[in-house]
Amino acid sequence: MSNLLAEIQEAVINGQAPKVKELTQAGLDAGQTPQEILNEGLIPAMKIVGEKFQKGEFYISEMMISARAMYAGLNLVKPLLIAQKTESKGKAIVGTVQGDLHDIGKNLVCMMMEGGGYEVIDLGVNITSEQFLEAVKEHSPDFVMMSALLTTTMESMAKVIQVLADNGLRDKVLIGIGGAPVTQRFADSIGADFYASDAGEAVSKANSLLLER
Ligand code: B1M
Repeated sequence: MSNLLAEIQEAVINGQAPKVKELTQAGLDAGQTPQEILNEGLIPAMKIVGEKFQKGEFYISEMMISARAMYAGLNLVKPLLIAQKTESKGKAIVGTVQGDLHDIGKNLVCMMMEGGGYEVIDLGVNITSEQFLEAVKEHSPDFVMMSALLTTTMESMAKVIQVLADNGLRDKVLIGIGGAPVTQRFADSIGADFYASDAGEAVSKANSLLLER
């Protein structure tokens, strides 16, 4: 890993938003790709922040400050990821499930899907099954993508699938799920169509499922 990526990680962990912005810009100017900055700088830093929180070394306020610092970098790479977009391949609604306020991963999924050529409707965070249902009725998407970061909110994903089934809409959409505690096994157990471990995989799995359809 380059020194610059290590410095980006450190600045995110220390919650230094202006420094993250400056280093991200310097990285881009020096020819680092947006993907490298994301996958080797910004994202691993948040993993370390989580570990520090778990060990009691960080409080919630520090996690929030780090998240804000991460956004300082993310906002710079976002237009570059989306610029790779071509014509619309399909439509996806994306949201973080009820009870869950984590939005960094969900926002990355939105960005990468947009960059991958999809029209994206970002529902936001803390989205109830009824709100997912209404969005499916309103937008008739190809995909419903759900994010959960808490073990306690993963079950909300099952509830969304159930509500869509109860309303005769389950088979009209392809359902993808993800988030740190989510696994392929969990996806299988709730009858989701796919699981993606990161935002890039969400796009590649969406692409292959559309081809199979
Ligand atoms: Co929270 N938090 N947090 N937090 N937080 C975690 C998730 C935790 C693992 C930290 C820890 O203890 N190690 C832990 C959960 C434990 C558990 O349930 N097993 C935790 C906790 C406990 C909490 C609170 C309950 C703390 C409290 O209040 N006591 C609280 C809950 C609030 C709520 O949601 N109701 C809370 C609050 C917060 C902050 C607000 C302070 C902040 C969120 C800020 C924000 O999102 N705007 C925060 C943060 C920053 C984290 C950590 C440190 C980082 C999360 C993150 O953004 N990661 C996190 C630790 C960790 O995850 N290791 C932690 C970076 C992001 C890029 O990764 O979201 O996994 P991720 O997304 C990935 C993939 O998972 C995938 O793509 C992305 C990458 O490309 N992906 C998908 C995600 N969604 C997808 C959907 C798809 C496909 C792929 O659909 C197809």
